[in-house]
Amino acid sequence: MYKVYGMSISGNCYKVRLLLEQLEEHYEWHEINLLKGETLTPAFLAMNPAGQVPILEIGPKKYLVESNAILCYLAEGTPYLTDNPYLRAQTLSWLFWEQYSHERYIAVARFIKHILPAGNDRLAEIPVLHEGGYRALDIIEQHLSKNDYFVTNTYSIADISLYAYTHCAAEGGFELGKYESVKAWMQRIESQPGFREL
Ligand SMILES: N[C@@H](CCC(=O)N[C@@H](CS)C(=O)NCC(=O)O)C(=O)O
Repeated sequence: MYKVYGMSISGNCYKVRLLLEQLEEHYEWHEINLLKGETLTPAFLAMNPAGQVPILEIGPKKYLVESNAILCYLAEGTPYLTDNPYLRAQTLSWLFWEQYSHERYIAVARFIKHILPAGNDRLAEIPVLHEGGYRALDIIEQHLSKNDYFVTNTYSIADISLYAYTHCAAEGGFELGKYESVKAWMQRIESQPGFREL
């Protein structure tokens, strides 16, 4: 059985949990609190030297890290990841983009505003994070105004990855009101079989 080392409030960890639920896989969840330093212990760093969750244990001492790589592994051979090389590469494009141009702004703004203590020093970063985050939201709004989902108009791990932090962007101070296509897409995701909330 799979073991997931994750923090329940983390969107990166939620991606893995949502796909496992939708695949109806059995898994054990090991709660890790990074705010208490639990990602920095020697035992944790032996699993992931980067000191980050999520980690998927796929066999004794056999670990996978990076949320989107874990999604690819779990989705292999399922409808959540196409085997068409061109469409698969498009899926990877969105997964890489999510980490470099979306999560990097929206997840970090949410972490600072919603998870760190009120009045923390990092609030000064919010204007820059909002600028980048709104740029990312504009890009997905444009794509979703012409497509129901990110790749081939079929629900896939690209949608799971991008949903994880888009749906809770308000917790990072983002106003989603004008993003009509994004809101309709989120509703489509929330009505998928096996959907579970963060
Ligand atoms: N690129 C990684 C990012 C993972 C990540 O940032 N995890 C956060 C929680 S959401 C974490 O463990 N942070 C602790 C740290 O960076 O020290 C992924 O997609 O899995």
